[in-house]
Amino acid sequence: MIGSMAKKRWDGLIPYSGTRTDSESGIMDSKRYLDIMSGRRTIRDFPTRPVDIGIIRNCVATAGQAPSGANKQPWHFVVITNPETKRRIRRESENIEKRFYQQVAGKRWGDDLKPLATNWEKPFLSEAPVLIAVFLRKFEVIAGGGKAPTYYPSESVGLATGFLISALHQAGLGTLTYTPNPMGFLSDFLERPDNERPYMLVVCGYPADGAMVPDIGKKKLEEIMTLDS
Ligand code: IYR
Repeated sequence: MIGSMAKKRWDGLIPYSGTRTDSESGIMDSKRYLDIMSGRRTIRDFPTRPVDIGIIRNCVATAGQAPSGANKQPWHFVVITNPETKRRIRRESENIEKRFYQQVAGKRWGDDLKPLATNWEKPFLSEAPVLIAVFLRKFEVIAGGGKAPTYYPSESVGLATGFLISALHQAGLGTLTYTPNPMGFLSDFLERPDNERPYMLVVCGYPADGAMVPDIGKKKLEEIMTLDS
């Protein structure tokens, strides 16, 4: 009987407790969220003004709510505020970027970066009050030293990092997603275990008064979405 089928409860499942709203407030809420997120820009100019670590804790906790393959949550976030650690990361990143800019100069990638007005100098790495190093777990180490797999870790950590920068933006903080290439030095500097690899550095702090951003826009909805009817 369909009625009793519908009532069937599977072992281990619990009632969904997320917010439910009608479509009228859904339109307003989604537009408000669109307006908030449309204001997010990558910032490269941060004053040293400190950030309440309570804000960072809430934002990393928000990142931890992201969906992940088999709910393995294959991520770890190292929150860096120590000035010496930041200086070391800056020094190594600038060495890496000098090579990067020399190699790509004149090539397609170099041309694509011109509108962003970036160069090898990375002052924000020592000036911004907080760097969040995001690590991806390729596998989990289980008791006794065995390995347990994670699933779709790149997709999962990408989702979590998206949640993170969205949360930081809503808290009034500026962010910069930064990926020095190669990034392996972060594992050494931050003494991370072998089952993790660095995924991204999220630089964050209050946007400087007068902070400037590139004059670039986002694609229109019509360009990024196809509706089937
Ligand atoms: N990592 C370099 C270059 C760079 C690459 C991309 I793709 C960007 O979107 C921006 C910069 C740097 O940070 O300068």
